Amino acid sequence: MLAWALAGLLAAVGTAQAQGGSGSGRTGSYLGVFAGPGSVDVRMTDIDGFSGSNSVPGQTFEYDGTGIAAGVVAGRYFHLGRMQLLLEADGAFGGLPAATRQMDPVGLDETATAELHWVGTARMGVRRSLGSVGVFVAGGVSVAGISNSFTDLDPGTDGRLRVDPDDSFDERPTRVGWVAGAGIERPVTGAWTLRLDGLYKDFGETVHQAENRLGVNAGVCGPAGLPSPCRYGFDQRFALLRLVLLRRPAGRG
Ligand SMILES: [Ca+2]
Ligand SMILES: [Ca+2]
Repeated sequence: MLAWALAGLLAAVGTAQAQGGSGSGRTGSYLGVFAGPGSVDVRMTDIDGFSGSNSVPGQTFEYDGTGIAAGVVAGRYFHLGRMQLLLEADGAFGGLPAATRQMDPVGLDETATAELHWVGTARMGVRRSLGSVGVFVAGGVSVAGISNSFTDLDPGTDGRLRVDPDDSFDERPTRVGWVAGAGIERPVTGAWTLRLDGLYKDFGETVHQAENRLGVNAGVCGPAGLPSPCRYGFDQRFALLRLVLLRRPAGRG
């Protein structure tokens, strides 16, 4: 929907084909908005072998989800010798993808989720002008707020399923990872540029542990067979294809 809104905004900007100013290179700062489809891919490792029906330590579970992400971007083009470079930062705060996986398809009592709440990047890239278009590759660091949860349901005394706090957790850490991407852009009027780019972000693996809050009902994890909090590794990657509308501030080159 936001992509359509962006397309509508572009249409409103006009169809004037201002070819001047694309030149052999660009300098100066810019601001912009973006929207586009994103996906999150999760590989969860059940380190202690709690989940599922076969309870194998080290078993991995893959799951993914998609969404429409939107956000803002600010950057600057500059030259270093004959090289065209760009320095850019962006942030997305809405519509980000979430993923859910039912770990035990028989009992339906164990569910893992991953959800991106916000994500930002700071990147540096190399740009090249090819006629009226510019292409670039860029990389840098990405920071994200990602929540990971594992929920185990157990029957209570009345037989109804309830969240077992010993075997469940819900954490929302801030993650730092790397980002790489490439794009193509083209001026649409004197001050406006339209860009299509793709970003890939990898936040590596983090290990979370069930809370074992009551200490009486924690899952039996590992070959020792003793009640202990179970550990889970989450390896998460995020891909985004975006339509970006950039504008150079008035009075800037
Ligand atoms: Ca259970
Ligand atoms: Ca339990």
